[in-house]
Amino acid sequence: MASSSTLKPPQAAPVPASAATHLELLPDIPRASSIIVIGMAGSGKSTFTASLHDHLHERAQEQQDAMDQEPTASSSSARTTAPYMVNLDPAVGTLGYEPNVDIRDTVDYARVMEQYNLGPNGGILTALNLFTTKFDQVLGILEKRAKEVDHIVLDTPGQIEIFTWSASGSIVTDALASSMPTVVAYIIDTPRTTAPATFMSNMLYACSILYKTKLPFVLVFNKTDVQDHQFALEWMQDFEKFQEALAAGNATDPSATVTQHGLRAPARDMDTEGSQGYMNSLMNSMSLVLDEFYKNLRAVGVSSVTGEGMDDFLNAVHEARQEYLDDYRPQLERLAKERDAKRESSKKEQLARLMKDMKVGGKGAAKTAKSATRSTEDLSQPIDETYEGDGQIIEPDSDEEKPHYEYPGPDYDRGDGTVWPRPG
Ligand SMILES: Nc1nc2c(ncn2[C@@H]2O[C@H](COP(=O)(O)OP(=O)(O)OP(=O)(O)O)[C@@H](O)[C@H]2O)c(=O)[nH]1
Ligand SMILES: [Mg+2]
Repeated sequence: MASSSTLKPPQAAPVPASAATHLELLPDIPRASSIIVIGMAGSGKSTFTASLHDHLHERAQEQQDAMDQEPTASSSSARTTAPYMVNLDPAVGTLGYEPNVDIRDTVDYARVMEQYNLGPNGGILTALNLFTTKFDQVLGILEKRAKEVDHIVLDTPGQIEIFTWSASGSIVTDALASSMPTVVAYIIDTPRTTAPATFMSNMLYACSILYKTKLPFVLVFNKTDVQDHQFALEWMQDFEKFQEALAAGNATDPSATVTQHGLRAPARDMDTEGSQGYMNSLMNSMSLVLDEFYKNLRAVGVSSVTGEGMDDFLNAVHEARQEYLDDYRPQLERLAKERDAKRESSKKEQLARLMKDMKVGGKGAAKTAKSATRSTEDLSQPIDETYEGDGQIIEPDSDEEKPHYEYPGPDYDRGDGTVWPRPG
Protein backbone atom coordinates (compact mmCIF):
# COMPACT_ATOMS: atom_id res chain seq x y z
CA MET A 1 0.00 0.00 0.00
CA ALA A 2 2.97 2.26 0.54
CA SER A 3 3.78 4.74 -2.13
CA SER A 4 6.50 7.25 -2.68
CA SER A 5 6.73 10.24 -4.93
CA THR A 6 9.97 11.52 -6.41
CA LEU A 7 9.10 15.20 -6.53
CA LYS A 8 10.99 17.82 -4.61
CA PRO A 9 9.73 20.75 -2.53
CA PRO A 10 8.34 23.46 -4.81
CA GLN A 11 11.32 25.77 -4.50
CA ALA A 12 14.70 24.36 -3.53
CA ALA A 13 15.94 26.80 -0.91
CA PRO A 14 19.69 27.36 -0.39
CA VAL A 15 21.44 25.12 2.12
CA PRO A 16 22.26 26.75 5.45
CA ALA A 17 25.60 28.56 5.41
CA SER A 18 26.47 26.82 8.68
CA ALA A 19 26.59 23.53 6.81
CA ALA A 20 29.68 24.73 4.99
CA THR A 21 31.50 26.01 8.05
CA HIS A 22 32.67 22.50 8.96
CA LEU A 23 34.53 22.18 5.73
CA GLU A 24 38.05 22.77 4.70
CA LEU A 25 37.38 20.97 1.45
CA LEU A 26 34.35 18.82 0.75
CA PRO A 27 35.16 15.15 1.26
CA ASP A 28 34.50 12.62 -1.51
CA ILE A 29 30.97 11.25 -1.63
CA PRO A 30 31.03 8.06 0.44
CA ARG A 31 29.09 4.86 -0.04
CA ALA A 32 26.80 5.47 2.94
CA SER A 33 23.68 7.58 3.31
CA SER A 34 22.96 8.78 6.81
CA ILE A 35 19.35 8.67 7.96
CA ILE A 36 18.34 11.01 10.79
CA VAL A 37 15.21 9.62 12.44
CA ILE A 38 13.06 12.45 13.82
CA GLY A 39 9.49 12.48 15.10
CA MET A 40 7.11 13.47 17.89
CA ALA A 41 7.46 11.75 21.27
CA GLY A 42 6.17 8.19 21.10
CA SER A 43 5.74 8.18 17.32
CA GLY A 44 7.90 5.06 17.19
CA LYS A 45 11.37 6.40 16.28
CA SER A 46 13.32 3.84 18.29
CA THR A 47 11.09 0.94 17.24
CA PHE A 48 11.39 2.06 13.63
CA THR A 49 15.19 2.34 13.96
CA ALA A 50 15.33 -1.17 15.44
CA SER A 51 13.09 -2.53 12.70
CA LEU A 52 15.24 -0.92 9.99
CA HIS A 53 18.34 -2.37 11.66
CA ASP A 54 16.82 -5.88 11.65
CA HIS A 55 15.59 -5.52 8.08
CA LEU A 56 19.01 -4.48 6.78
CA HIS A 57 20.74 -7.24 8.75
CA GLU A 58 18.33 -9.81 7.30
CA ARG A 59 18.86 -8.48 3.80
CA ALA A 60 22.64 -8.59 4.22
CA GLN A 61 22.43 -12.13 5.61
CA GLU A 62 20.21 -13.33 2.75
CA GLN A 63 22.60 -11.88 0.21
CA GLN A 64 25.54 -13.44 2.00
CA ASP A 65 23.82 -16.86 1.97
CA ALA A 66 23.07 -16.48 -1.74
CA MET A 67 26.70 -15.53 -2.35
CA ASP A 68 27.92 -18.56 -0.41
CA GLN A 69 25.79 -20.81 -2.56
CA GLU A 70 26.67 -19.10 -5.84
CA PRO A 71 29.85 -17.03 -5.41
CA THR A 72 29.74 -15.50 -8.91
CA ALA A 73 26.11 -14.34 -8.63
CA SER A 74 26.70 -10.70 -7.64
CA SER A 75 29.62 -8.42 -7.00
CA SER A 76 30.32 -7.39 -3.41
CA SER A 77 29.79 -3.66 -4.16
CA ALA A 78 26.13 -4.32 -5.13
CA ARG A 79 25.44 -6.07 -1.82
CA THR A 80 23.63 -4.43 1.07
CA THR A 81 25.68 -4.10 4.22
CA ALA A 82 24.52 -4.15 7.81
CA PRO A 83 23.85 -0.57 9.03
CA TYR A 84 25.94 1.48 11.45
CA MET A 85 23.76 2.61 14.35
CA VAL A 86 23.98 5.80 16.44
CA ASN A 87 21.82 6.52 19.47
CA LEU A 88 21.50 10.23 20.34
CA ASP A 89 18.84 9.80 23.06
CA PRO A 90 20.61 10.06 26.43
CA ALA A 91 17.44 9.23 28.39
CA VAL A 92 16.31 6.05 26.66
CA GLY A 93 16.18 2.92 28.81
CA THR A 94 16.31 -0.11 26.56
CA LEU A 95 16.82 -0.15 22.83
CA GLY A 96 15.73 -2.83 20.37
CA TYR A 97 19.09 -2.62 18.60
CA GLU A 98 22.72 -2.53 19.60
CA PRO A 99 24.06 0.98 18.87
CA ASN A 100 27.62 1.27 17.57
CA VAL A 101 27.89 4.79 18.97
CA ASP A 102 25.79 5.58 22.01
CA ILE A 103 25.48 9.00 23.66
CA ARG A 104 24.85 7.16 26.96
CA ASP A 105 28.46 5.90 26.93
CA THR A 106 29.74 9.47 27.00
CA VAL A 107 27.25 11.50 29.02
CA ASP A 108 25.39 10.40 32.11
CA TYR A 109 22.03 12.12 31.68
CA ALA A 110 20.83 11.42 35.23
CA ARG A 111 23.99 12.97 36.70
CA VAL A 112 23.68 16.03 34.45
CA MET A 113 20.13 16.51 35.74
CA GLU A 114 21.17 16.09 39.35
CA GLN A 115 24.33 18.16 39.17
CA TYR A 116 22.69 21.15 37.53
CA ASN A 117 19.27 20.91 39.02
CA LEU A 118 17.57 20.42 35.68
CA GLY A 119 14.28 18.86 34.70
CA PRO A 120 14.13 15.91 32.29
CA ASN A 121 14.08 18.00 29.12
CA GLY A 122 16.79 20.40 30.31
CA GLY A 123 18.85 17.34 31.23
CA ILE A 124 18.44 15.78 27.78
CA LEU A 125 19.24 19.07 26.07
CA THR A 126 22.37 19.63 28.16
CA ALA A 127 23.51 16.04 27.67
CA LEU A 128 23.11 16.48 23.91
CA ASN A 129 25.00 19.79 24.04
CA LEU A 130 27.89 18.15 25.90
CA PHE A 131 27.98 15.29 23.44
CA THR A 132 27.98 17.75 20.54
CA THR A 133 31.15 19.41 21.82
CA LYS A 134 32.82 16.10 20.92
CA PHE A 135 30.88 15.47 17.73
CA ASP A 136 33.94 16.11 15.55
CA GLN A 137 35.38 12.88 16.94
CA VAL A 138 32.13 11.00 16.32
CA LEU A 139 32.05 12.41 12.80
CA GLY A 140 35.56 11.11 12.25
CA ILE A 141 34.37 7.61 13.18
CA LEU A 142 31.26 7.92 11.00
CA GLU A 143 33.26 9.17 8.02
CA LYS A 144 35.52 6.15 8.32
CA ARG A 145 32.55 3.76 8.47
CA ALA A 146 30.72 5.58 5.66
CA LYS A 147 33.22 4.10 3.20
CA GLU A 148 32.20 0.58 4.16
CA VAL A 149 28.48 0.58 4.97
CA ASP A 150 25.35 1.62 3.06
CA HIS A 151 23.39 3.20 5.88
CA ILE A 152 24.23 5.12 9.04
CA VAL A 153 21.07 5.46 11.13
CA LEU A 154 20.71 8.04 13.91
CA ASP A 155 17.93 7.75 16.50
CA THR A 156 17.13 11.11 18.14
CA PRO A 157 15.74 12.09 21.58
CA GLY A 158 12.05 11.69 22.39
CA GLN A 159 11.09 15.35 22.53
CA ILE A 160 11.37 16.45 18.92
CA GLU A 161 12.21 20.10 19.62
CA ILE A 162 15.30 19.13 21.63
CA PHE A 163 16.90 17.96 18.42
CA THR A 164 15.22 20.04 15.75
CA TRP A 165 15.36 23.47 17.36
CA SER A 166 18.56 23.27 19.39
CA ALA A 167 22.01 24.43 18.37
CA SER A 168 23.38 20.94 18.95
CA GLY A 169 20.77 19.37 16.66
CA SER A 170 21.73 21.82 13.91
CA ILE A 171 25.44 21.19 14.42
CA VAL A 172 24.98 17.41 14.20
CA THR A 173 22.71 17.68 11.15
CA ASP A 174 24.88 20.18 9.27
CA ALA A 175 28.10 18.33 10.06
CA LEU A 176 26.66 15.06 8.81
CA ALA A 177 25.17 16.66 5.71
CA SER A 178 28.52 18.19 4.82
CA SER A 179 30.23 14.80 5.08
CA MET A 180 27.84 12.39 3.39
CA PRO A 181 24.41 12.16 1.73
CA THR A 182 21.95 12.75 4.54
CA VAL A 183 18.21 12.14 4.63
CA VAL A 184 15.65 13.09 7.28
CA ALA A 185 13.10 10.38 8.10
CA TYR A 186 10.14 12.07 9.78
CA ILE A 187 8.15 9.47 11.72
CA ILE A 188 4.41 10.04 12.10
CA ASP A 189 2.19 8.12 14.48
CA THR A 190 -0.53 7.22 11.94
CA PRO A 191 -3.28 6.14 14.39
CA ARG A 192 -2.84 9.45 16.20
CA THR A 193 -3.04 11.48 12.98
CA THR A 194 -6.54 10.56 11.88
CA ALA A 195 -8.08 13.74 13.29
CA PRO A 196 -7.67 16.60 10.80
CA ALA A 197 -6.16 18.87 13.47
CA THR A 198 -3.42 16.40 14.49
CA PHE A 199 -2.73 15.62 10.84
CA MET A 200 -2.33 19.32 10.14
CA SER A 201 -0.05 19.97 13.12
CA ASN A 202 2.17 17.05 12.09
CA MET A 203 2.34 18.40 8.54
CA LEU A 204 3.14 21.87 9.81
CA TYR A 205 5.97 20.46 11.89
CA ALA A 206 7.27 18.34 9.03
CA CYS A 207 7.31 21.36 6.71
CA SER A 208 9.12 23.51 9.24
CA ILE A 209 11.84 20.86 9.66
CA LEU A 210 12.06 20.36 5.91
CA TYR A 211 12.61 24.06 5.30
CA LYS A 212 14.96 24.44 8.25
CA THR A 213 17.31 21.59 7.32
CA LYS A 214 16.76 21.86 3.52
CA LEU A 215 17.66 18.18 3.40
CA PRO A 216 15.88 15.48 1.39
CA PHE A 217 12.95 14.28 3.39
CA VAL A 218 10.91 11.08 3.76
CA LEU A 219 7.61 11.13 5.64
CA VAL A 220 7.16 7.78 7.35
CA PHE A 221 3.61 6.94 8.37
CA ASN A 222 4.34 4.42 11.11
CA LYS A 223 2.09 1.86 12.86
CA THR A 224 0.23 0.88 9.68
CA ASP A 225 -0.57 -2.45 11.35
CA VAL A 226 -3.01 -0.45 13.49
CA GLN A 227 -4.14 2.17 10.99
CA ASP A 228 -3.74 2.18 7.22
CA HIS A 229 -2.05 5.41 6.04
CA GLN A 230 -3.95 5.74 2.75
CA PHE A 231 -6.23 8.46 4.17
CA ALA A 232 -3.17 10.61 4.92
CA LEU A 233 -1.80 10.21 1.39
CA GLU A 234 -5.18 11.29 0.04
CA TRP A 235 -5.29 14.31 2.33
CA MET A 236 -1.76 15.26 1.27
CA GLN A 237 -2.46 15.03 -2.43
CA ASP A 238 -5.95 16.50 -2.54
CA PHE A 239 -6.88 19.32 -0.18
CA GLU A 240 -10.55 19.00 -1.16
CA LYS A 241 -10.61 15.55 0.44
CA PHE A 242 -9.18 17.07 3.59
CA GLN A 243 -11.81 19.78 3.53
CA GLU A 244 -14.54 17.19 3.03
CA ALA A 245 -13.25 15.40 6.11
CA LEU A 246 -13.35 18.64 8.06
CA ALA A 247 -16.87 19.36 6.97
CA ALA A 248 -18.01 15.83 7.78
CA GLY A 249 -16.98 15.96 11.40
CA ASN A 250 -14.91 18.26 13.50
CA ALA A 251 -11.22 18.98 13.40
CA THR A 252 -10.30 17.11 16.56
CA ASP A 253 -12.55 14.07 16.22
CA PRO A 254 -11.18 11.36 13.95
CA SER A 255 -14.15 9.00 14.18
CA ALA A 256 -16.33 11.00 11.80
CA THR A 257 -13.77 11.01 9.01
CA VAL A 258 -11.45 7.99 9.07
CA THR A 259 -12.09 4.30 9.60
CA GLN A 260 -9.32 1.84 10.37
CA HIS A 261 -8.91 1.18 6.66
CA GLY A 262 -9.39 4.59 5.07
CA LEU A 263 -11.58 7.64 4.62
CA ARG A 264 -15.27 7.38 5.50
CA ALA A 265 -17.60 8.31 2.63
CA PRO A 266 -18.65 11.96 2.99
CA ALA A 267 -21.88 12.37 4.94
CA ARG A 268 -24.83 13.53 2.85
CA ASP A 269 -25.78 16.21 5.27
CA MET A 270 -22.52 18.08 5.69
CA ASP A 271 -22.15 20.86 8.19
CA THR A 272 -20.04 23.35 6.24
CA GLU A 273 -19.19 25.30 9.37
CA GLY A 274 -18.27 22.16 11.27
CA SER A 275 -19.21 21.60 14.88
CA GLN A 276 -16.14 23.53 15.96
CA GLY A 277 -16.49 26.47 13.58
CA TYR A 278 -13.32 28.35 14.46
CA MET A 279 -11.07 25.30 14.52
CA ASN A 280 -12.49 24.05 11.25
CA SER A 281 -12.02 27.34 9.50
CA LEU A 282 -8.41 27.55 10.78
CA MET A 283 -7.70 24.04 9.49
CA ASN A 284 -9.37 24.90 6.21
CA SER A 285 -7.17 27.93 5.67
CA MET A 286 -4.05 26.04 6.69
CA SER A 287 -4.78 23.23 4.28
CA LEU A 288 -5.01 25.74 1.44
CA VAL A 289 -1.65 27.25 2.33
CA LEU A 290 0.26 24.10 3.23
CA ASP A 291 -1.06 21.97 0.39
CA GLU A 292 1.51 23.49 -1.99
CA PHE A 293 4.33 22.65 0.41
CA TYR A 294 3.57 19.08 1.33
CA LYS A 295 1.76 17.55 -1.60
CA ASN A 296 5.05 16.64 -3.27
CA LEU A 297 6.79 15.14 -0.26
CA ARG A 298 7.94 11.55 -0.42
CA ALA A 299 5.71 9.49 1.86
CA VAL A 300 5.74 5.83 2.79
CA GLY A 301 3.75 3.69 5.19
CA VAL A 302 5.50 1.23 7.48
CA SER A 303 4.84 -0.95 10.46
CA SER A 304 7.84 -1.05 12.73
CA VAL A 305 6.29 -4.03 14.50
CA THR A 306 5.73 -6.28 11.46
CA GLY A 307 8.47 -4.77 9.28
CA GLU A 308 6.01 -4.13 6.45
CA GLY A 309 6.94 -1.24 4.17
CA MET A 310 10.69 -1.23 4.98
CA ASP A 311 11.62 -1.89 1.34
CA ASP A 312 9.47 1.08 0.27
CA PHE A 313 11.28 3.16 2.84
CA LEU A 314 14.69 2.08 1.54
CA ASN A 315 13.64 2.90 -2.03
CA ALA A 316 12.56 6.36 -0.85
CA VAL A 317 15.96 6.81 0.85
CA HIS A 318 17.64 5.85 -2.40
CA GLU A 319 15.68 8.54 -4.26
CA ALA A 320 16.40 11.03 -1.51
CA ARG A 321 20.14 10.32 -1.77
CA GLN A 322 19.96 11.23 -5.46
CA GLU A 323 18.16 14.45 -4.55
CA TYR A 324 20.97 15.25 -2.11
CA LEU A 325 23.55 14.72 -4.87
CA ASP A 326 21.59 16.77 -7.41
CA ASP A 327 20.50 19.69 -5.24
CA TYR A 328 22.13 19.88 -1.82
CA ARG A 329 25.70 18.91 -2.61
CA PRO A 330 26.24 21.45 -5.45
CA GLN A 331 25.08 24.25 -3.16
CA LEU A 332 27.38 23.01 -0.43
CA GLU A 333 30.28 23.02 -2.88
CA ARG A 334 29.45 26.56 -3.91
CA LEU A 335 29.37 27.69 -0.27
CA ALA A 336 32.67 25.93 0.46
CA LYS A 337 34.31 27.59 -2.55
CA GLU A 338 33.00 31.01 -1.54
CA ARG A 339 34.32 30.49 1.94
CA ASP A 340 37.71 29.40 0.64
CA ALA A 341 37.94 32.42 -1.62
CA LYS A 342 37.00 34.72 1.25
CA ARG A 343 39.62 33.17 3.51
CA GLU A 344 42.28 33.43 0.80
CA SER A 345 41.55 37.10 0.16
CA SER A 346 41.60 37.87 3.88
CA LYS A 347 45.01 36.14 4.17
CA LYS A 348 46.34 38.23 1.29
CA GLU A 349 44.98 41.38 2.86
CA GLN A 350 46.67 40.58 6.18
CA LEU A 351 49.93 39.80 4.45
CA ALA A 352 49.82 43.07 2.49
CA ARG A 353 49.17 44.97 5.72
CA LEU A 354 52.07 43.20 7.39
CA MET A 355 54.43 44.02 4.54
CA LYS A 356 53.36 47.64 4.75
CA ASP A 357 53.99 47.70 8.52
CA MET A 358 57.42 46.16 8.03
CA LYS A 359 58.39 48.86 5.57
CA VAL A 360 57.27 51.54 8.00
CA GLY A 361 59.17 49.93 10.90
CA GLY A 362 62.49 49.65 9.02
CA LYS A 363 64.93 46.75 8.74
CA GLY A 364 65.00 45.71 12.40
CA ALA A 365 61.23 45.58 12.62
CA ALA A 366 61.08 43.53 9.43
CA LYS A 367 63.45 40.95 10.90
CA THR A 368 61.46 40.64 14.13
CA ALA A 369 58.17 40.43 12.24
CA LYS A 370 59.54 37.69 10.00
CA SER A 371 60.59 35.49 12.91
CA ALA A 372 57.35 36.12 14.80
CA THR A 373 54.97 35.14 12.01
CA ARG A 374 54.44 31.95 10.11
CA SER A 375 54.01 31.74 6.37
CA THR A 376 50.44 32.03 5.07
CA GLU A 377 50.45 28.31 4.37
CA ASP A 378 51.40 27.58 7.96
CA LEU A 379 48.54 29.73 9.22
CA SER A 380 46.01 27.21 7.99
CA GLN A 381 47.52 24.57 10.31
CA PRO A 382 46.82 24.42 14.06
CA ILE A 383 49.78 25.53 16.18
CA ASP A 384 49.77 22.39 18.28
CA GLU A 385 48.92 19.56 15.93
CA THR A 386 49.28 16.92 18.61
CA TYR A 387 46.46 18.40 20.71
CA GLU A 388 43.50 16.07 20.80
CA GLY A 389 41.39 17.58 23.57
CA ASP A 390 40.01 15.88 26.64
CA GLY A 391 36.98 13.64 27.09
CA GLN A 392 37.86 11.66 23.96
CA ILE A 393 35.11 9.65 22.32
CA ILE A 394 36.52 6.21 21.90
CA GLU A 395 35.68 4.16 18.89
CA PRO A 396 33.04 1.60 19.94
CA ASP A 397 35.06 -1.39 18.85
CA SER A 398 38.08 -0.34 20.87
CA ASP A 399 38.93 -2.04 24.18
CA GLU A 400 39.75 1.25 25.89
CA GLU A 401 37.59 2.24 28.80
CA LYS A 402 34.85 4.68 27.78
CA PRO A 403 35.09 8.10 29.44
CA HIS A 404 32.40 9.89 31.37
CA TYR A 405 32.13 13.48 30.36
CA GLU A 406 31.91 16.02 33.16
CA TYR A 407 30.14 19.29 32.55
CA PRO A 408 33.10 21.69 32.43
CA GLY A 409 31.48 24.52 34.34
CA PRO A 410 30.55 28.05 33.41
CA ASP A 411 34.09 29.28 32.74
CA TYR A 412 35.09 26.49 30.40
CA ASP A 413 36.90 27.91 27.42
CA ARG A 414 36.88 25.55 24.47
CA GLY A 415 40.10 27.07 23.20
CA ASP A 416 38.46 28.96 20.36
CA GLY A 417 37.44 31.90 22.50
CA THR A 418 33.85 30.75 23.09
CA VAL A 419 32.80 30.17 26.65
CA TRP A 420 30.18 27.52 27.25
CA PRO A 421 27.18 29.08 29.05
CA ARG A 422 25.72 27.49 32.12
CA PRO A 423 22.63 25.45 31.15
CA GLY A 424 19.11 26.32 32.23
N1 LIG B 1 1.41 -1.23 16.78
C1 LIG B 1 2.55 -0.60 16.62
N2 LIG B 1 3.15 -0.02 17.67
C2 LIG B 1 4.33 0.62 17.48
C3 LIG B 1 4.93 0.70 16.20
N3 LIG B 1 6.07 1.40 16.33
C4 LIG B 1 6.18 1.75 17.61
N4 LIG B 1 5.14 1.28 18.32
C5 LIG B 1 4.88 1.45 19.75
O1 LIG B 1 4.86 2.83 20.05
C6 LIG B 1 5.39 3.07 21.34
C7 LIG B 1 6.48 4.11 21.26
O2 LIG B 1 7.55 3.59 20.50
P1 LIG B 1 9.03 4.12 20.62
O3 LIG B 1 9.82 3.43 19.58
O4 LIG B 1 9.52 4.09 22.00
O5 LIG B 1 8.78 5.63 20.20
P2 LIG B 1 9.85 6.83 20.23
O6 LIG B 1 9.38 7.82 19.23
O7 LIG B 1 11.22 6.31 20.09
O8 LIG B 1 9.61 7.33 21.68
P3 LIG B 1 10.47 8.45 22.44
O9 LIG B 1 11.88 8.30 21.99
O10 LIG B 1 10.28 8.15 23.88
O11 LIG B 1 9.83 9.72 22.02
C8 LIG B 1 5.89 1.73 21.85
O12 LIG B 1 4.90 1.19 22.69
C9 LIG B 1 6.01 0.89 20.60
O13 LIG B 1 5.80 -0.49 20.83
C10 LIG B 1 4.25 0.07 15.09
O14 LIG B 1 4.67 0.10 13.94
N5 LIG B 1 3.07 -0.56 15.37
MG1 LIG C 1 13.00 6.71 21.23
